[in-house]
Amino acid sequence: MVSIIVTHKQCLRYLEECLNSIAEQEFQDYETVLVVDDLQDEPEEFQKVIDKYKERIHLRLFYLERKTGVSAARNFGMDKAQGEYIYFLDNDDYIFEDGIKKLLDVMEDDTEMAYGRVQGTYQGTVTFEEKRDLEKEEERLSAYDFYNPMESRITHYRRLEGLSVLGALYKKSFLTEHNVRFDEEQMYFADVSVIAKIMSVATKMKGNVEAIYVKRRHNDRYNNPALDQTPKVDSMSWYFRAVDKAKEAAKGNEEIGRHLDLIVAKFVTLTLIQKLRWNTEEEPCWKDEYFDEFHRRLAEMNLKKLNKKYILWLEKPVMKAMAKGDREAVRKTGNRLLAKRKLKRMVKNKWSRNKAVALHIFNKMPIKNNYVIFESFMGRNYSGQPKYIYEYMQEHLGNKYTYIWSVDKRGLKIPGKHKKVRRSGIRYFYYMNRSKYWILNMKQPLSVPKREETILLETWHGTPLKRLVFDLNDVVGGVSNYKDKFYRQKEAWDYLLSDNPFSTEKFQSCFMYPREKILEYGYPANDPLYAPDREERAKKIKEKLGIPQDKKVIMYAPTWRDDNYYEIGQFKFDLDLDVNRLEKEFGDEYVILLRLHYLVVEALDMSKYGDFAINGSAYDDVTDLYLITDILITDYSSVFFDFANLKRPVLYYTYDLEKYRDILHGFYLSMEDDLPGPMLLTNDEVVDAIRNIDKIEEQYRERYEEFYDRFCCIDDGHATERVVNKIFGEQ
Ligand code: C2G
Repeated sequence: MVSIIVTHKQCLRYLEECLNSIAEQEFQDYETVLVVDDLQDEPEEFQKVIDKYKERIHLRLFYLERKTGVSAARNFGMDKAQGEYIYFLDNDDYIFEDGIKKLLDVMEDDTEMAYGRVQGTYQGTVTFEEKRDLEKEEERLSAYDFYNPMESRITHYRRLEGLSVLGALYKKSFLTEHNVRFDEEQMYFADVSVIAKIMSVATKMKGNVEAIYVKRRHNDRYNNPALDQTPKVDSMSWYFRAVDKAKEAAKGNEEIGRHLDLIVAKFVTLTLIQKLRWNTEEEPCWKDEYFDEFHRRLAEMNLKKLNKKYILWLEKPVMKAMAKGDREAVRKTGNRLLAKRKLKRMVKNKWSRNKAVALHIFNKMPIKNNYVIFESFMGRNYSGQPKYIYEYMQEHLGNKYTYIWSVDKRGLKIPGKHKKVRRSGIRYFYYMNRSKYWILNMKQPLSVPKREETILLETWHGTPLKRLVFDLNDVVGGVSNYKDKFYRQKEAWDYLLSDNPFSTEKFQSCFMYPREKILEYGYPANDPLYAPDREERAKKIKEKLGIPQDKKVIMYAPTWRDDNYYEIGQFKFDLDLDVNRLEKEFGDEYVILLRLHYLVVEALDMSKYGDFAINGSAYDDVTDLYLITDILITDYSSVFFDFANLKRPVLYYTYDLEKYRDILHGFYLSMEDDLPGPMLLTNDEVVDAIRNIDKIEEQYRERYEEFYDRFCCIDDGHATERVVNKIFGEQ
């Protein structure tokens, strides 16, 4: 029997996935020893999870009486374990179905330990598999000898946190015989001395590359940090202690001792020199006590004996200088190494190149108080709040300001006197650095340094229906450190615009953004929906799009799907709506305007549809399209909050509701109870709804009114004026 030892303190969402992965093990002769230490979850909620899994995972549950920490909990688990084998599984991690079986497959009578692979991820079980890049895995694996246990478990890692007991099966008698225990005083890096000891005494170890343990990196270090996300400055004393204890534990094993030295020396070149360059003011201990400690350690080491394979030529002088304790030499050689790394990034990446120029040149030039830079949807459109703020300023403030547009699309037409800069180009960096005002409707790139004096108005681009950033568990379609990046981005916003009290409330949680910096003024882009001449405008827009004036318009404007992409930021879209059928049914009275989301790069093949279907995806401004739309069909896109200002009917084609709600996003509203129109799951239902649109309007009248009062209560045609007055002063 295998004893799976899980320790738990908090985060039920992760624990559920962990227990579920145990329940699904192919090999069923196991017990789960769950040790609860200092429970931080609601006890009833915790109990619910336990009740759900206890039968399926052969559970034995223990509560520690006093708060003792993970090491003590693991020791306790080992004492309770009744199995022949021990397997440690952290409560925020999970294993593949054959994770344990594959290890047992290679365990022979005299094998003391069988190890597999530990893979890191920011994702939960559902998306991990989809996002796996097998080619990359292969490449990483081929860089070392997986079947050499010392290399797999110790020397392959260049950071202390890599040395871990996870992902392996241990014979219990072997652990007992050698008195292998976790050091209960060691707060962080407690695994290091345990694995050092195991590796120094084991005589027979087997590996199986197919046994996979998935180690979750927490994607939200602000609200739910993992132990290894503790700020380095706070864990350094544990770091040094762990190294010493591990050396003691591996007594006599030179290879392990040397590798621990290498890890310490590499800390200097990978981390310390950065801290010395950037962090000494807020964290002076890097140049004081930690510097002295590293000096002492490197002075005692035999640097020549360290494995040269892992040391770059520019790292050697830094290590030597540190061994001598020569601060000036450490600074010089360290900076040289940092400069080389930066240069490498610059050669590879245009953004880094331009950032360096911006930092050293543009940032030192005086700021221009009359420069305003605008950008909509990362430069892809001339639309949204930035467009309307710009047009208002052109009309009312004219030459008082210099207007700059950041664009990322050839041929983007922008009226009025302005400068156009290509996003990410050197001129873009120049103007971003010199402009006093940034008016953007999406996040700003972190590689553009923002000055203190710059005022960044983040207008955003919609009332949230789907959960966003810090209200999301896993971020499926974003980069892995999405939340970390977002945190730094939103910290730089001076104001955030909100369309209604609902958005104001949600933005505070999903962006972790303070109420006092939110401007609840309504959306400038919705002003035209209240323009007295909106009928006239609509006629012109129809003309521009080649839509006969006597035809009514159905607009289909779905959102993007986080899990359907070529690469991050380049999304696909599978058109599920049966356009040919709609043409047959409604071709005499309507045309259909197909409007895909700006993140979708897919070009629809319009040739299949004839005159009935109009391609609205390339049209810049969706506000114009609202003006000509008689019926809106959408799904989970925030377009309907804006469109509802017109009080025209909305249908929701939500054929993939469950997946979208449960896996990809989750919603802030109840799709069943709060929406101002019906949810439709099939093309039949869509056809039926259009046919009976009058009845639907009648049926949803009351709910629509409530919806309007809740979400459109501030828009009145004067939002732009309010925003401009606030940011640019009463003019
Ligand atoms: N949009 C559009 N056409 C679509 C979908 C969206 O022009 N077919 C534009 C609209 O201006 C809409 C905005 O993009 O308001 C946001 O679209 P969503 O589909 O809601 O998606 P997302 O970009 O993820 O934004 O708070 C809102 C959220 O940020 C959602």
